Formats: sequence, structure tokens, C-alpha cells
Amino acid sequence: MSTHSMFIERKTPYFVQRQIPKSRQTLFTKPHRHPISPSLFPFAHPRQTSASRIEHSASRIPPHAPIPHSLPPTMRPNGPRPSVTGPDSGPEPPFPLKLNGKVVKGFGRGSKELGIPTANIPVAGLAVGGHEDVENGVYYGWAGLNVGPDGAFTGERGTVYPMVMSIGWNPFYKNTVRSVEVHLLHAFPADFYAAHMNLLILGFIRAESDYVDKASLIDDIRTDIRVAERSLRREAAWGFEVDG
Ligand code: ADP
Ligand code: RBF
Ligand code: MG
Repeated sequence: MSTHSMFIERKTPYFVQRQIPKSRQTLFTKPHRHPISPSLFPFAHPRQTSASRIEHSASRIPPHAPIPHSLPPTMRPNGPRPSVTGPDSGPEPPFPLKLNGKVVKGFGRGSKELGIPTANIPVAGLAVGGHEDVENGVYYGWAGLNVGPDGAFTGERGTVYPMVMSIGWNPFYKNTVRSVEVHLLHAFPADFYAAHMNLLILGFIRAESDYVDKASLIDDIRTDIRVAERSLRREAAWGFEVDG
């Protein structure tokens, strides 16, 4: 148990622990609902309530105290996941989103060996599509590629494949760069680096997570693939076109 939670949970009234003389116990006879330990937080003593005291306390905060600027990534929540996402009637704004880019080398972590190769495009692809502010997470849609199902380059007009993709910082790998990676739902006989990929994103699946181990990450990506397949199956009636 951490010192902090010990303090929040302790039942002993404050003055008993601190051995405050009876004459000064008036403020502490009722245990505070969220007592703040003056020893842990000297600048946040519960009695210092006037503005001048707060200002005085603030002036004592060291100038270079670290300020947390981002929340820690959320661990994958336990429990079942929905088998489709997004409305059955079709994509709702901001979808559909279009972006594109050339397939480049990614992190080389052997996603392929794990059975989930991801074609990476430069994150600038988001800017090309005008969607730099797109939320991190997992999405589904269609990928138009100038590579056919047999792996051969096809020139201008290509083939359209269902896809599931990840946009973000890959909290499990603690990446320091944002990435855009697309897993095409097709078994290609060969790599297609340098191919051009047009993406049509039709829906959001989930936020990106951190995981206790690699097996749990893979497990979740496998679920993403099934969710993408099912979600796209409804799409026949929506009538979207992707450029190959
Ligand atoms: P990298 O770290 O370079 O992205 P990966 O292990 O993720 O390497 O493999 C990605 C490459 O695998 C893609 O760039 C592409 O050339 C090839 N590839 C083969 N099949 C697929 C597929 N179904 N989806 C995505 N990429 C595939
Ligand atoms: N990486 C993460 O750290 N957290 C995720 O939630 C996550 N979700 C992904 C979902 C999909 C559909 C794909 C294709 C990748 C995802 N990744 C995620 C990225 C993954 O870590 C990366 O592809 C690895 O390099 C796989 O080994
Ligand atoms: Mg990749």
C-alpha cells in the first residue's frame, strides 16, 4: 500500500496521530473526509484557506517542479468487446475520412512474424488528408493499392482491400513517434514497399491501449480484425468508392 493511500484510508483521527495538544484540537475533532497530510503536502495544509495563505503557499512551490503533461496510457480493460462498431445505417461524421501515402519501412518489429504485417505510411499522410487532428486509435475501412491479390504491381488502377488500421503512439512499445499502420485483410505472396495506398476510413473501433504482455496485444488486434470484417460486411449498402 502506498503512503498516500495509507493516509486516505486511515481511520485514526488526525490529532491522535500528530499528537496535537488538546487546546489546539478544535479543527480536527471531526476526521476530515479527505485529510491532507501536512507532512506529505506542506503547501496544502487544510487550515490554510485564506487567499493570502494560498498565495504564500504557491510562492513556495519550487520553480522547476515536474508537471505531468500526459495521462498514463490506459491498460486494456477486461471484458468482452462489441463485435461491430458504428451505426448500421452508415458512417457518421467525421467519417468517411480519406488519406493516402507511400508504403514505407516501419519499426521492423516483426509484425509479419506475428501474422499481422502492417503497411506503414508516413504520418504526413494524415496531413495530406487534412486530418492531423484525427484521434489515436483503431479504425476500419478500405485500402486501395496498386498491387493485385497476386502481389504484382498493377499500375494506376489497383485493387481495393478491406483493412484495419492503427493510428497513434503504440503505448505498448512506448513509441516516440506517431505512426499510421494498416493491416490489409488479404494474404499477399510478397511485400509491397513503395506501393501507393489510398485509405477510406469508415469507422472507429477503439482507443489504443497498453497491455500486460505481447500475447494480449495480439489477441486484441485479432479481435479488431474480426470487428473490421463484420463492420464492413454491413457496408455493401452504403455505396462508398475507393480509388484503387
Ligand atoms: P514494417 O515494420 O516495415 O512495417 P511489417 O512486419 O509490419 O514491417 O511488415 C509490413 C510489410 O509487409 C508491408 O509494408 C507490406 O509490404 C507487407 N505486407 C504483406 N502482407 C501484408 C498485409 N496483409 N497487410 C499489410 N502489409 C503486408
Ligand atoms: N499498439 C499498441 O501499443 N496498442 C494498441 O492498442 C494497438 N492496437 C493496434 C491495432 C491494430 C489493428 C494494429 C494493426 C496495430 C495495433 N498496434 C497497437 C500496433 C502494434 O503494436 C504494432 O503493429 C506492432 O508493431 C505489432 O507487433
Ligand atoms: Mg508495419
